[in-house]
Amino acid sequence: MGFTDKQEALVNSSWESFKQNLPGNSIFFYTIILEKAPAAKGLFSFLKDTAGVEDSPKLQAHAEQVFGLVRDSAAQLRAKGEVVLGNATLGAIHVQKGVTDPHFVVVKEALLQTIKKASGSNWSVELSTAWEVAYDGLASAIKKAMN
Ligand code: HEM
Ligand code: ISQ
Repeated sequence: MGFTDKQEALVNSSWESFKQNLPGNSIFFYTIILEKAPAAKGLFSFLKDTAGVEDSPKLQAHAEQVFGLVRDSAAQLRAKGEVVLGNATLGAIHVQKGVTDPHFVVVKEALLQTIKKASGSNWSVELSTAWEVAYDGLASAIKKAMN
């Protein structure tokens, strides 16, 4: 079955919850990534010289971009059944930064945990699966562009 209207609506409503506490949710997101992949800290220009995960406009902007692109992918999957990268440079940037396949799993797990925290009592397995499917579609498109 394709991506449904309901799945898109679930992603959109939890995206609003995510943005309601962008600073807190962004820090939570990075903290989980670095717990699972400590070495990834050195990949991010705005983290590599700080002691822990420190709040900054750049950190928030990057997290918002990632979640926003997943939301965008949900809309694309519902409308046309595939994800086309709007930004053709995303593949090259991730290759240049040294991002590998296992990193994509780490980011996915962190994203799903962050959505769970942000959506509170509105969270459901169905909601989580909608984010997962949208993320997987986007991750495949980026990985394809990395080859
Ligand atoms: C940069 C999105 C996966 C690490 C970026 C940028 C975007 C982005 C939009 C900014 C590009 C620019 O500056 O023009 C995404 C999305 C992902 C994903 C949507 C998954 C679906 C990953 C993974 C890693 C990663 C798995 C590895 C942990 C980075 C790094 C940068 C970057 C290190 C450069 C940040 C800097 O400016 O220092 N990504 N990314 N990304 N991404 Fe990702
Ligand atoms: C991946 N790419 C760009 C920015 C990011 C921010 C947080 C976690 C993963 C990311």
